[in-house]
Amino acid sequence: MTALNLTQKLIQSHLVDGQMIVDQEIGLSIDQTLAHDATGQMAALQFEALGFPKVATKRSVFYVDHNVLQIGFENADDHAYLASVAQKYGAWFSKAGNGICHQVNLETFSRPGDTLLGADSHTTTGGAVGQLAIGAGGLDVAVAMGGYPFYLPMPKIIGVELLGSLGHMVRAKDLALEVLRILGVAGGRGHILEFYGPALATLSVTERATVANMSIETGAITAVFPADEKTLDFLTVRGRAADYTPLAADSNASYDRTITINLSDLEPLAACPHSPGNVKKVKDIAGLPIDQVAIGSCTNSSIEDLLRAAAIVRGQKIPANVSLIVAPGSRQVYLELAKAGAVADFIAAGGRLMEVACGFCNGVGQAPKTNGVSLRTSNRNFPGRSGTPSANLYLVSPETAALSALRGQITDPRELEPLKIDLPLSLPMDLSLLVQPATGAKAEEIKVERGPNIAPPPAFTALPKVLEGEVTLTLGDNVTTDDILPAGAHILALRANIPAISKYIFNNIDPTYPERQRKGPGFVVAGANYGQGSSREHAALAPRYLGLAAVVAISFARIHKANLCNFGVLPLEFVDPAHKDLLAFGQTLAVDLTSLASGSVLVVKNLTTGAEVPVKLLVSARQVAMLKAGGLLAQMAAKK
Ligand code: MIC
Ligand code: SF4
Repeated sequence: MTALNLTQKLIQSHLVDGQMIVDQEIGLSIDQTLAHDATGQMAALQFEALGFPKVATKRSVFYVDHNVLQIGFENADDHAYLASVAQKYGAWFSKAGNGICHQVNLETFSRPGDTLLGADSHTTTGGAVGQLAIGAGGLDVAVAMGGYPFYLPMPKIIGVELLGSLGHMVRAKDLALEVLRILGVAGGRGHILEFYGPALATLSVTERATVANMSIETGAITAVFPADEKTLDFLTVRGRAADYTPLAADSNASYDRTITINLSDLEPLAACPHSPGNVKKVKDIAGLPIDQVAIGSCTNSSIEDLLRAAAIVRGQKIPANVSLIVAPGSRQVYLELAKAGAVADFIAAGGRLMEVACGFCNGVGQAPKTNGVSLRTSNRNFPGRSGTPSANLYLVSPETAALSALRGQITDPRELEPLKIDLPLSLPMDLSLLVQPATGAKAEEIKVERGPNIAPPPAFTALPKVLEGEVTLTLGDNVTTDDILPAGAHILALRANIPAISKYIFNNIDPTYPERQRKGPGFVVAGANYGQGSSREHAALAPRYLGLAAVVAISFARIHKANLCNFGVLPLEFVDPAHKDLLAFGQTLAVDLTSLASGSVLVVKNLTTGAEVPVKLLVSARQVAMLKAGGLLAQMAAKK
């Protein structure tokens, strides 16, 4: 028998379609799903539109964690809608106050060997316990909830060998940033990162979760860690030892590529503005004055992270010109901090304790001042992400963040003495903020609550034989989904309402885009890695609603490309990247689509200049059929 690495084993045990041949499309059965109050509304609306009678996975959960400000009726309407849909159709519902989906899911439902599909890019966090945990658009999650497979191209696997052990005040965040320093924000595209090696024996599940969380920032599909003694410890402390299965690669397994990182060589690192891939040593940027420090987010909001940060600020005061924000990742974390006196430590130091939620991480509150410098323990520092377009965000470990908060400037935490913290030995699960699905007649009786903010998903028509339209926007490399559809409380409140949210497409880049795009079919021309970052399908769905017909780019990020196909927007890739300059703003383009097929080379005719530009359609036959029909919903509706 061929030796398999762990990723291959996880794929093989869930393979329901295709073969494990790199780049060929495979279909995986999905054990668990998650979605939240930024993506879940649209996932649930599409689940309903697809006519599924019940959730068919082993477990599906809707979390309330992104939109908890409730400054108007919209957030609360969305929560009520999600609660009622979950009850009726057989999903769990995690109430506001229970915590960030990835943190809670890891604590409560993670199971080595399971597949987890989440309508959130950081679903990768679940790889920390040996799950195959992948982020996708809401429609893909809705389909998986209905019991259908999830499709993706068979990835290549990068083996990341870890040696040594983390030194004084060097933390898992620094390892996550080192991986980003090596791979950049696109180096992981098409790959899964599999971690192995002797250093794993020194890394807790919490630390592994930080690394798995940020693996998506390299463009990778996800990260996978083995399930071992550390996994058993994590589950046992939570009374969940029964969920443990040991999992590892075969001893002579191979990888498509390997990277070796010696943890003993690492130093405290920071991702500097405006990309998680812009990694520098903390000591090289030390001394930079800061305005804000924000500790939390699904990357670094565990009990361990926050107890360590509290131990650093204990008995000291932050300077008057610094705002220290602390947002625990889950109710369990918050409770343990309170019991340990850490909440008091933060308050006494001058910190501001936030709700257990995503909060500052994606601009739902705590936006920095104009040109402000904010040090954060989160995972993305894209321009505008904090809610302040001119802010400069640095991503660091909780230790670097806490000490810098005290000093009012970026500070290398290695000048601290070693910290002594006591981690709780037992963390019994309290499921009281998790509402279980209703069953039988009770479920039938439940009426789905639809407030005025809940609008049905728009319907789209099939592709024409010849697509003609204008270039409505031209862009550079690494355009993020935050660029396409900004985060922030105001816009996030409209996630269940496509007509309303479509007015904000490309808002920080060119606010006139929606108006222009509405006039007829449009083309966006972009550089490499278009659509990196979040899984938000609204970044494909809302532009399509406005009339976007095709994106011609040098390359695409995986989740966004799948989302474009799901909504019938053609993702076309330049055969020669140098041709990008042949398609300019305002020019009229035409593409003959009569012989559309997987891998076909099409010709984009520039009707303004006469240039002819060859482009590839690098999608599967399944996606071609969906594109032709006008998207997955239209395709499924036509089949009925
Ligand atoms: C993010 O971190 O960007 C988000 C907000 O969690 C998104 C989800 C969304 O925007 O809908 C993600 O990572 O997928
Ligand atoms: Fe929430 Fe931020 Fe994590 Fe996204 S990255 S799930 S916004 S905490």
